[in-house]
Amino acid sequence: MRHEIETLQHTALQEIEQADSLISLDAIRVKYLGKKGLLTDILKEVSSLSVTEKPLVGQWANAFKDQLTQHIDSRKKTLQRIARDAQLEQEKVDVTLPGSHRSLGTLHPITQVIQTVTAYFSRLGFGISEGPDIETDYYNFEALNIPPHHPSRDMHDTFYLNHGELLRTHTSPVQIRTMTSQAPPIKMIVPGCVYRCDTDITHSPMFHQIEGLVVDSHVTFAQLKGTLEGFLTAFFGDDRLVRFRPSYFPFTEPSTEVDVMCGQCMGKGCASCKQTGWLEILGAGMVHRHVFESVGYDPNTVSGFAFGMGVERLAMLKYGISDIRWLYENDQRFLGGLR
Ligand code: FA5
Repeated sequence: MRHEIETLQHTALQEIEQADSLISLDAIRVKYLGKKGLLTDILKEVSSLSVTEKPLVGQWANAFKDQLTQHIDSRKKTLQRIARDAQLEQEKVDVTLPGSHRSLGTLHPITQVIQTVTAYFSRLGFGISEGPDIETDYYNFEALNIPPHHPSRDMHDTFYLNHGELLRTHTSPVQIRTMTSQAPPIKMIVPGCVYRCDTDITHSPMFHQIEGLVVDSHVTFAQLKGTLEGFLTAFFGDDRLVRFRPSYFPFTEPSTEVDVMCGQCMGKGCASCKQTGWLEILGAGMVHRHVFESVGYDPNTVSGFAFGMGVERLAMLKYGISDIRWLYENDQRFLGGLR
């Protein structure tokens, strides 16, 4: 019996040592210690032995059982450690590697300019209004003192739609919409899209303007000039020269256009400023009395100034963009660099 137990012991310990997975180790446990296991059979036989043999064989068999259980437990721990190490090896992370970076993106330069301009004028107490992109001839032209066949209509290169409607060529119609719906005083700016059949490196068929309108009882040209100079200095900095040129708009009198020194050539003359050294950014003037009359205001008691600036031109000058079309290409290499 002793020999039988020792042989079994030897084989069992060898099998445990060679078990290479938790599954095969469990199979060995069942083989020896299970209900119908080889050692369980021996233990059952002990009861049928003589009184003298019983304690001795029982002792051997129990010692074997303890040894077998210990070896299985220890091998189990070893196999678990090997499995964990293999898993860790697979999931190994090199903490010294640079992290993967996901760019957050930026606001489009046109949006940035609109936000900067509206924030500036909001601080001066201007309200923000909007108007429709599809306009009628009346709001876009007639009420602004531009009757049919007026030569200044030619400058607008209008996209006409069906039923006498058109895509607004400037944000000035919102002046009329606001003045017909409320009494003075008015102090507002109007950012929005406008459309003209016009394209080259400084002109786009769809572009943005920001209109400004101030109406009260004693508004002066000096206030218009001071307001625009204050804004342009805040926007471009002191070192960028600005000039006011006399001009003509049917809805303002007197009228002016404002140019800012070209940022590409710093006034020397280049392709983007058409060799002039300047880029026109806005039109402005004192609201024409005919406009006040068309909205039902008394031109003898109210006065006002208005301006309309090109957002793309502001962006081009601020960021040194030589071709307006870059703003609509959606090229990340270009847009990502403008901050
Ligand atoms: C006007 O549109 C007037 N409504 C401005 C105004 C408002 C004058 C209130 C007086 C009182 P003008 O056509 O010049 O004016 O356009 C204003 C600005 O829009 C220009 O100075 C220029 O900066 C910009 N602009 C004009 N056409 C284009 C274009 N095709 N692409 C990009 N910017 C343009």
